[in-house]
Amino acid sequence: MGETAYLSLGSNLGDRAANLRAAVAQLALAGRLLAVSAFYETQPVDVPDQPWFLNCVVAIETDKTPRELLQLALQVEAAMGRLRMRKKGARNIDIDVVLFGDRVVDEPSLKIPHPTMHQRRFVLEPLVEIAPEASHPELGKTARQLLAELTGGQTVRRL
Ligand code: PH2
Ligand code: MG
Ligand code: MG
Repeated sequence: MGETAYLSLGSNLGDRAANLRAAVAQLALAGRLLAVSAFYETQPVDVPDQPWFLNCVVAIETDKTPRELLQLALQVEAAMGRLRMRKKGARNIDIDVVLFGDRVVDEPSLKIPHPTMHQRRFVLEPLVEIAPEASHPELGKTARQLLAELTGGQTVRRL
């Protein structure tokens, strides 16, 4: 039996909901799809002058390694035609591995938990919806606790 990984998906170009659905369908190949959150309309963070995002979080039980799962995520992004984007700018699809069981991975091209997931309402709201007790292995807190500690800022609306 595999480990449970949580992935954050985002889209702010094109048919955003269709993009999220297409990515979820392809990611299901990584293992057993356990849950998909609702879609959330979210204010852009870090680079504010871009369209609002749709975000969701997916839980997958997988036998893959974190690196293999990252490879699949990058393949799905490429297959969906993601290219030429400025850093943190608009994109038709972005797939980030935010948690992978209780593993900590710190490599140049792969950091798990995702380094800023605990500060991002667009990650924590959908994560808490599907897995409130998912735990952050470095901070020693659940998703629910991390969301409760967030202060102000980003607007996130569940659709
Ligand atoms: N992704 C970013 C930067 N900013 N803002 C929102 N609301 N949603 C995102 O998915 C997002 C972002 C970099 O990957
Ligand atoms: Mg991202
Ligand atoms: Mg990314």
